Amino acid sequence: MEKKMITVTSPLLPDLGEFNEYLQKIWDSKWITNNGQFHRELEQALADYLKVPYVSLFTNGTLPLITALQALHITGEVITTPYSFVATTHALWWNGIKPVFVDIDQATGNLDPNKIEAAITPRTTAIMPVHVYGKPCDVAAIQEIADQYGLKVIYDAAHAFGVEVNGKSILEAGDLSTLSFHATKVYNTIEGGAMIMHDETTKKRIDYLKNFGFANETTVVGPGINSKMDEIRSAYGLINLRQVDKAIEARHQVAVKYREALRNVDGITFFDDMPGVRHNYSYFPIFVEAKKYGMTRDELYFKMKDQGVLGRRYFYPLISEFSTYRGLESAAPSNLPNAHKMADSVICLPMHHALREEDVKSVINCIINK
Ligand code: T4K
Repeated sequence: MEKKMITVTSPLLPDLGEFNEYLQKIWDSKWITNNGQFHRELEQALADYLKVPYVSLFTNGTLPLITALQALHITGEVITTPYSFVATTHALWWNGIKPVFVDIDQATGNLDPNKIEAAITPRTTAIMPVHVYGKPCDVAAIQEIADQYGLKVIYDAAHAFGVEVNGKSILEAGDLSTLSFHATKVYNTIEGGAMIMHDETTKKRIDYLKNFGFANETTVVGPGINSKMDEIRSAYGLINLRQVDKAIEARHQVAVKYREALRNVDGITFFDDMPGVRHNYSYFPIFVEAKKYGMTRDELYFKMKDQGVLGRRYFYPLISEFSTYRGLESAAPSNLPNAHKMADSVICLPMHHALREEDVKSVINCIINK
């Protein structure tokens, strides 16, 4: 019999019966994309759920990043983190912008605001931080620097669905924020994403840009792209939104169990919840200190794999280590010591709503029994 694998994540799926009812409606209406009824409904439902004024749906989480940079006319250099999924920096590259990597804060994994100023040059136009693993960046400190130097701030909030600080959505920070609704995320629409903005004019402009720049049948207001979400995935998203709170609570319970079991394991550390933050438990990274633990990160990673526990080394290698970027001055490892340390020690443990008690135990045993 094939061994059952415990994967790093598993998608939250809508009830098939309910989804079929929506599909029937779509089939009846014959309206399958281009700002249909379910697309409009999902934008409103997400704005309500996320406590933000405006949401524009996208076909994935990469295109809103690319479009945000276009919309704000960002050029020259942008300060960003090397500790993320490669899409963050690729979005800059696709806009002909030079990424400037700044090191992360060891305590959060996020861009260290204390190191941003030293990386600003006359060509810097924006900062693009990431709320990595859904942990909120120090948005106040980042905004202060941005205001002082007249820079825009675009948050890659791909991991930060539903994250709040003192009851306020983290997605309100900066000029624009973007989300990913990929299958592997807390909330998914199979593939999908969104941009969050503060005002109606920007929402209108973004809606034009994601539809080739069309303002009406005969007017193209700018060089837009096609990144619209269709009706089928919008319907899927409407159903999934109703069960996302339950899924986040199930993830929370897994985090509680991991923390209880691993807190006193020598050489293993992890993040605790931050005060005043509503976390979404999108990932559960642990950090392996080889000398203390008695095994390197990779030894543990492959041992887990052998035992059917498929953790992932998000985010190793660092973006700054990929061939496209490693020639940049800011990609030098000496500039990014904390990011390297984190990338070389991380394993994201399986974390999703459908993990069973016995799965969690298997993961824990794998780490405890060396
Ligand atoms: N910014 C940030 C900070 C991001 O993390 C991402 C995406 C983006 C931007 C871009 O957003 P998108 O354009 O992708 O919407 C995954 C995802 O593809 C990617 O969305 C995500 N970040 C990244 C962190 O992880 P992989 O290559 O690790 O996924 P994969 O296919 O190996 O799947 C991981 C595990 O999930 C599988 O072992 C099993 C499970 N799985 C996966 C899929 C696709 C399922 O059970 N069912 C599935 O359908 O990249």
